[in-house]
Amino acid sequence: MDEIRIENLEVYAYHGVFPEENEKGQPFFVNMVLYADLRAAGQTDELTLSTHYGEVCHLVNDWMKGHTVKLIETVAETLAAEILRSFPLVQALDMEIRKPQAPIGLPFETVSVKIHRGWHTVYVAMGSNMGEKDKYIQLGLEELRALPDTRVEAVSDIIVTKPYGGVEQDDFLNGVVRIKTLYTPEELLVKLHEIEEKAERKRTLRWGPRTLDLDIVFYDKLIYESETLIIPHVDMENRDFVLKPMCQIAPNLRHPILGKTMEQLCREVCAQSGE
Ligand code: PH2
Ligand code: MG
Ligand code: MG
Repeated sequence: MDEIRIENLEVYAYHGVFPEENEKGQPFFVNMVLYADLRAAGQTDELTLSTHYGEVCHLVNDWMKGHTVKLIETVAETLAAEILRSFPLVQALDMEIRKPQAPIGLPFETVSVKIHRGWHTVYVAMGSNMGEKDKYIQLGLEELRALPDTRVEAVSDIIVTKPYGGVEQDDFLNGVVRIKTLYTPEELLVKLHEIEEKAERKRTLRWGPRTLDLDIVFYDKLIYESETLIIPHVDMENRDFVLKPMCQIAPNLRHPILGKTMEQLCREVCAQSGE
């Protein structure tokens, strides 16, 4: 990925844990690397196809002078999100905040924090098989669209599917959504659970009937497991109700562990079920 680099932008501001820092202030230095595709701008000499580094610098300067927080971590985190929200061609960035006159009482050159943040592409599977299923799916979509720092990019058709997994229950409505988000996987999981709760979901029987189920299928090419979350979704390759809608919006997307495309996986599952 191409880079726009801004080095040692100096801003006099009042961030710090100690009251003297908030009162007197001190110089901060900001280093940024903005990751974006610069080829079209370079070929056409058109600024609107790139990101105006002057505007980025002014955003940083205005925010840092207009707020007072304790931690340079907060400065970096807030500025990273503000830049990613405001400049749509920036796909990711490095943000370093240096504070060379921090009141440490020992000789040192500088202290700094540096973070990397960016937009992530996530596929979320939706399912409902209780009550007004269509209403719950629509509610899920609306709530995904309303999430801060998240954009819904593509929605598959919503299809009727037979229950999978051995529990005797009503047919499902299923579909998948592609979003871009700034949330981490665990943060996104919390948000999805909150949306499920808004749909009056009760977690009783595992794999049992539900008003709304929102599952993370893929998060970039990430392979991840924790106590609460496994990515890619553990059983997606056996589920035609995920694979069919995935084929519609991302037929050539490759499973990061199995190495097969959605179309290949879909064909294999449909062959097994005799479709
Ligand atoms: N979800 C399950 C279990 N079985 N079957 C269908 N057809 N659709 C689902 O969304 C579904 C299921 C657990 O999440
Ligand atoms: Mg599920
Ligand atoms: Mg679930």
